[in-house]
Amino acid sequence: MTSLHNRHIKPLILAGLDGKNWHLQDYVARGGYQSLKRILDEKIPPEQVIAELKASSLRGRGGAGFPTGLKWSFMPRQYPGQKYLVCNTDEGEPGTFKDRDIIRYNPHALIEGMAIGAYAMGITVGYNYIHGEIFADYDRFEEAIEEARAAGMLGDKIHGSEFSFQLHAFHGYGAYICGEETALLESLEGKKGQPRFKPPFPASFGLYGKPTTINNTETFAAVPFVLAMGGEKYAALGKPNNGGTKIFSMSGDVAKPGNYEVPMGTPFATLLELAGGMRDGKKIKAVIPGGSSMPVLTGEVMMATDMDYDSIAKAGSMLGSGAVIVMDETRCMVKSLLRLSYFYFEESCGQCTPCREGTGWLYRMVHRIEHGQGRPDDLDMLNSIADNIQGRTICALGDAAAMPVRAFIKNFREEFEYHIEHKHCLVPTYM
Ligand code: L3W
Ligand code: SF4
Repeated sequence: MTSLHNRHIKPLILAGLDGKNWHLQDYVARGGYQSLKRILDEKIPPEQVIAELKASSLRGRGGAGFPTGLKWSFMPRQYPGQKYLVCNTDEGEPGTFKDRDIIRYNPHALIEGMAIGAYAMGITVGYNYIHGEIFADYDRFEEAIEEARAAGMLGDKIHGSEFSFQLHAFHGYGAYICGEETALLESLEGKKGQPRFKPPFPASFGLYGKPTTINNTETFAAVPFVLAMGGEKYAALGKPNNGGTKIFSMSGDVAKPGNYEVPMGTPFATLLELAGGMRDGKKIKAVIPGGSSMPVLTGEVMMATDMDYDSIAKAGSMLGSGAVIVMDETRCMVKSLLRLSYFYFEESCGQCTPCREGTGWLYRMVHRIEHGQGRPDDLDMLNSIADNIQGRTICALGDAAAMPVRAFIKNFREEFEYHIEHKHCLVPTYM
């Protein structure tokens, strides 16, 4: 296993937080709001801020890894009407629990990042859409907004400049699909949270049909650090094309589950070591490296892989939102897939037929395999249903339901076949 001392593992967003030092004065004592103040004091041109973001190779931390600087450059500078900035804190992906920790422990990093984004894109109004099942952290974020307003870091004429930015918290409705960016915008408009067709992308047709930039919580929270250290230095913390640090939500059969912020490109073995290794000394069997929507990989493959967008893609999965679900040798892969399939079946918004019907088929078929009623051709049928969902739906939830099915069968086929043939589990212990 790689030694922890071989690499710099100093976190940025989650550095030195204890649950009490989240207030504005604590953030300022840590150097907070310096990036925003410097931009305003020195009247740094917005184009230069975006250039720093591009140089940092910061990529979207919500799942798709889209380059942040490029996304910000889509926003038209001269636009006659209102433009909006939106933060996606609608964290609902199974295994993901990093964004709520950001608003709980370091809400001002997010506020400062959003204010810098608003300045760079010439936006005066922003919303943070917070998952409807998060209550205490929502209240904390509201408090942090009030603190920032009182200190002149939000509102009219920020820090005595000509720049004004009104930021509001919005409590969502708790549906997973509201985390899809266009469903989120619909929900923010007060409508049923159902995804829109893309294109047009929110950059041109967003909230109330106006140009809108929407980024994940962690993406915005990284922005003050990019500006503080400079884009190139931030990029150098990680790997080429995979700049900076990333928060990984470690869950499952690890000794110390939790959020760990490490440089992009940290070996998975190091991350596992940080999380205390495997619980009870058991053997690693499988890992979902980027949230439940992403293909599962074998433990063996993961132990030889680094945690960055490109390395995980090369290994056959996606970094997603950085939710790492670790499964040990006692986990039944059929039962694990059953849980995931039920989730997507339950959370499908029902707009498109392949997803609405297909997620139900997937769930029912995995259910019958798990319960000893599987048929010999079920695995081919599952793959065929997944094929007919993937790439044929309005939003990525269809893909998210299909990809795990294909990967579980591909990487753990013998367990599925054993279940079908023997009508019970191959592994000795059940979940
Ligand atoms: C303007 C273009 N904008 C792309 C923008 C687009 C979006 C971003 C990425 O899925 C993934 C999904 C989940 N002009 C543009 C453009 N954009 N081309 O860039 O877009 P896209 O379509 O690649 O991805 P997406 O639809 O945003 C996100 C996966 O994330 N996921 C879910 C995570 C859940 C959470 C959570 O609970 N917090 O994050 C997890 O892994 O399956 O693959 O902004 O508008 N030409
Ligand atoms: Fe709704 Fe599923 Fe279609 Fe997405 S893919 S719009 S969740 S039915």
